[in-house]
Amino acid sequence: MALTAALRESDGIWFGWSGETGESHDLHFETYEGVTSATIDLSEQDVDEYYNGYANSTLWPLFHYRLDLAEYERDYQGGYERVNRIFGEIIAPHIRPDDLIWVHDYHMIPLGWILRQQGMHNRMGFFLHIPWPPTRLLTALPDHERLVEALFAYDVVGFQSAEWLESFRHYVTHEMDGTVGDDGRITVGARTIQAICCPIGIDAAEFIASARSKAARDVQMRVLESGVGRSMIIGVDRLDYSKGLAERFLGYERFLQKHPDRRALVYLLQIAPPSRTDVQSYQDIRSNLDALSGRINGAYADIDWTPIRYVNQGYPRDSLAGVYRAARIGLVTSLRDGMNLVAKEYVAAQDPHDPGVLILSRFTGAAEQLDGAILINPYSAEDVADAIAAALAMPRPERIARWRPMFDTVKERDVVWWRKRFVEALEGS
Ligand code: GDG
Repeated sequence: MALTAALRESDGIWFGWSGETGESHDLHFETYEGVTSATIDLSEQDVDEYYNGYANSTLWPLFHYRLDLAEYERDYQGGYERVNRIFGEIIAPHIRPDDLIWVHDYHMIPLGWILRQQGMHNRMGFFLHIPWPPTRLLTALPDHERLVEALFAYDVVGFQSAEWLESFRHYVTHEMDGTVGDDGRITVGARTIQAICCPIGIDAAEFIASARSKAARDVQMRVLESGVGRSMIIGVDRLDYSKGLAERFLGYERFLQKHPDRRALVYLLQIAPPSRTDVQSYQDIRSNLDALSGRINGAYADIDWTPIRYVNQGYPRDSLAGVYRAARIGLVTSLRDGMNLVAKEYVAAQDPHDPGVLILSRFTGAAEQLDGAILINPYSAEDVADAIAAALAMPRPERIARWRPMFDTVKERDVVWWRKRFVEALEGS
């Protein structure tokens, strides 16, 4: 979504895995609403070792500070490099000398390096959507040097927040003898790259419009009617351990324990579509949350009130916008999150005359930009519980005063701003 407009304007091609398995690596071209995508299938072994393996069982947990969940298998690393090489070899003949190449995320770190090996001199950029971990964690990855060196094939490397950029610089200066110049450029050996902080935004104009659409209003009414006057707390997340869903439920339970008189005034709606269901740690988080929501509902529910509505399915974007607008509190408790777009969507969807309150984990990239939120430490159930109590009691003038600057930021630093900032750096010399 973030790149559609850019690709349309520049007549670009989106290249990647089709999401399908198959034995041939033929490129499939497809044009939809003015954007051409070129995709290839991957074999089952590729998907196991590359996607479920190195990308989502090694890099994702490690980059989200979960050393305990990271799996180090040589087959995974081999699959990761093999698939990136396949990607590079297949896309190379379609790249013209003046094309800009923008590679996204941890699945494709070595792609630029592979394209350079094929003799490409194009400007190449890489954007990391997830956090960059502290050096002491990253060094637990076997062959971490090899992975980071591959980033030096790019001209520009972008991070979501100043904190992740700082961690990257720390690694480069402590592990690679790199130097950071006055202009922020980073030199290692013969290569100098530009590493920038470039926080991603949402398509704010589109989201604000969809929050006002008929579909959104219908959903908003449906939610408000079913809540019979109770304040709703909303959580929307892929079912992922980085999102702190268990901590959210426990913090909410603590609120119910501490404030029995306020129990019947609220409920939590948690929308959590499953993701990466072939990975064991994702199956584990799902059964943990099933048990936890069941236990809390069993302990606190009344004949006419269920404390947690826990929904394991996805909804159309305009419905989500209506749900956000109906919620008195947006609750984001990620334990680590590159940015967190849900926080921005919640802000964009609010009624300017009666906005809700955003409770936001300090461990998200978004926390650097959205300081009108109540910032919390999601590891502390007390902290979450106190924030819920404060948000419910917050008078309207304070809610407006906190929301307004956040709304301005979400609108100004939107996805177009993000894309332009990155592409300008990429075009520069
Ligand atoms: C990665 C990084 C970074 C969720 N449920 C439904 C649905 N969603 C949409 C949300 C939001 C998106 O998915 C989730 O974005 P997040 O930013 O919250 O999280 P990740 O998926 O982990 O994304 C993250 C992001 O990349 C961008 O750089 O912010 O830190 O981890 O847009 O609305 N959308 C629909 N139905 C759902 O049920 N339509």
